[in-house]
Amino acid sequence: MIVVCSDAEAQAGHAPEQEFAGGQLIPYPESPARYASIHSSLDEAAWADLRTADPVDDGDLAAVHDQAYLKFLQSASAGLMRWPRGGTATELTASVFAHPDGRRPVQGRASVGYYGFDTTPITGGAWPAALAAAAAARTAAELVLSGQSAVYSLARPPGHHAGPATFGGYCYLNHAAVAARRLSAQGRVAVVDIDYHHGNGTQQIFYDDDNVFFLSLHADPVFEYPCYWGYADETGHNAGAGCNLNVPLPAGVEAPWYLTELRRALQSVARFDPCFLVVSVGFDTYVRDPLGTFRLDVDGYPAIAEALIELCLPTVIVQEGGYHVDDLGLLATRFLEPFDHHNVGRS
Ligand code: OKP
Ligand code: ZN
Repeated sequence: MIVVCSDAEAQAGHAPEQEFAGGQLIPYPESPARYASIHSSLDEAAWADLRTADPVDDGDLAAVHDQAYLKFLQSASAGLMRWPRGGTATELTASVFAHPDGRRPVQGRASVGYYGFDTTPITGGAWPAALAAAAAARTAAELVLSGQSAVYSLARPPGHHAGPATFGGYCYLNHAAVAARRLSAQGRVAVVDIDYHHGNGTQQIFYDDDNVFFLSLHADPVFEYPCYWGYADETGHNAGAGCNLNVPLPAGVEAPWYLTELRRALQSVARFDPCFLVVSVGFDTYVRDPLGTFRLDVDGYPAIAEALIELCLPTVIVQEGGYHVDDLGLLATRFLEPFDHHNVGRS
């Protein structure tokens, strides 16, 4: 199985120091070590064929994100890049946010709290890292279009919280959406998001789209991030009505329950009759994950993979979250192996 790796240096250049969580500053969970853990495990797997990504085009990004947003992200990140250790400003973090009651800016300090929906910082390396991640997903989509049955995009930061014109939840560019948009030129696409958190950005990008079905299984937003999206009554809009399916789950869910819910939801995906599958995979559903509350064990991941493989679709797998750094390599290996063995879809 081909593994497309985002540029190692670019991803390592994005390394925020801390996150404000639960009223405290904690070490930033979304770190370059996540990439290293998965990379070193796959590097040792005989079946994994590690490749570098081709660059992404402006057009691929513009097909998913607003132009003004892309310009903001690039220039905010470049501004920090120019002064890597001048003074204290190595990260740009909003402390005031746009509110439905307030004005619609957008310039200067106002723009960071307008485009951002939480305190995710912009660093000098954020734009190059996000660009490299988008490039990996785009390359994976291209490989699937040229006949590969399943290709994995290894990258960070994650992307599924990034909307057409919003960043947040460690995400800046939505790489799963870049892959899905590219594939959708050739046929209907299903995006299945199995990260612990709801993929609000991906949902928003395809909410009106009848060519892309979005399914997300995640912790109920009543108690979990991102709080303002991910409820079961969000089912799509206009032409996209009926093409969005959210499955919010309670804290403490274990593998059997999770798999039952997944298999049920995948029946709706099958009824949509897609030509391609994009999987947004997060390993923060793992029992030892420091952010999540679910209790999936290591063996849960090959079981999830088997359920996805049953769709028999050419598949792009995009890396999202997962924060138990030491176990990430193992989890990714166990999840990806079945895709290699089955050699699903066309080939
Ligand atoms: C990204 B992904 C509040 C803490 C918010 C953000 C979690 C982002 C998860 N300050 N934590 O879906 O794994
Ligand atoms: Zn997550």
